[in-house]
Amino acid sequence: MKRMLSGIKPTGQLHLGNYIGALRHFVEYQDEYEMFAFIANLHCITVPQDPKELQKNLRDCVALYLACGLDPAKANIFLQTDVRAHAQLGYIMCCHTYMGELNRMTQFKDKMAKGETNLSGGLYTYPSLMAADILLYDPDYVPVGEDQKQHVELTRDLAIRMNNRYGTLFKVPEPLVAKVGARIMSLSDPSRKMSKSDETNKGCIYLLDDLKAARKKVMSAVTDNCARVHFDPVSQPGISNLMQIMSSLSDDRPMGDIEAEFEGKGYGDFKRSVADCVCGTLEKIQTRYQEVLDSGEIDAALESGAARASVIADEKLAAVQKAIGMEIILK
Ligand code: ATP
Ligand code: LTN
Repeated sequence: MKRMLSGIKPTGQLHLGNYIGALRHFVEYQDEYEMFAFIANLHCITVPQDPKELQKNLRDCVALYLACGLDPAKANIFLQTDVRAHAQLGYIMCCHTYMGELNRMTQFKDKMAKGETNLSGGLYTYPSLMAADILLYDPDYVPVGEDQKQHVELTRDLAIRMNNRYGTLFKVPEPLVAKVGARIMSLSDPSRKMSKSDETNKGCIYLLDDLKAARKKVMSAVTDNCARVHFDPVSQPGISNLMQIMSSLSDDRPMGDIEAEFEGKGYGDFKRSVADCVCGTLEKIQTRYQEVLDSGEIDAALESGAARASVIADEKLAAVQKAIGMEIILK
């Protein structure tokens, strides 16, 4: 069975972009692949966090994994810090990453360009830790949204570099980026990605948003004055974004099909249908979320997921340390 691995940062609440770009694919693939889905809690402290809030977000994040359909009997769900090999291999990967490579990572470059100050060393070196997260498990594929593709490509370069230097240690993984929905845009500014750090809170639909609030966000989404539902992300970014949301939430319905249904109809009708799709999805997730939250399911899933992940990760870490010469052989 081929293997797949991915993670999500539990910074703030998960949103529709995370669901469409990543989480729904984890669920879709769990039958066909051996799936490792973890909560990247080491990654989220690369920017300051409030400890109480972080703790709540962590539990919510696991609850949402389960509520979205991940099944611990099929997928290994675990917390990054429950498998210590991540931090240990992370350091080793960091020592094999060039500063020039880290300087090219757009996420860090963007933050620097915005003039943000007091950025942490962890934020700068986080792609090396992400490479460790992946390479510990020799996955075939890494399902991610568009913004993470560059990090998976760096992971490939690092795997090849280490394999050349020390003999084959790692499988070289492929990023898996869906054709539709890999970059859901903000509803209030379709030139920007839907993101947890949306200050206005109007452009981002959170998975735990009140249904009325979610509907309102869709109904007030920024569109255009072309007066036609047509898929063209360049000249109609707002409408195309809503079409991507609709298509992703209705079994990847073809764009032509959506165009045909709304031919000659107004944006109001179209937005109402998108809102129905979004609210239908959120309602299902939220009902299951409430069930999961106070049950023992979260703890049980994390315990079994970490146990299975640790066996694989510890073995890989030991092989890497040995190959690098970091082991003392007792005489
Ligand atoms: P944010 O910018 O909202 O903080 P992020 O990408 O920095 O999100 P994560 O929450 O860890 O951080 O992302 C988890 C997964 O969701 C990744 O695979 C990422 O590519 C995907 N993702 C995030 N935002 C979107 C989006 N707007 N559209 C599609 N996929 C997304
Ligand atoms: N960097 C990712 C989260 C992440 C990840 C990973 C995704 C951390 N480690 C390994 C896939 C594989 C993010 O910020 N979205």
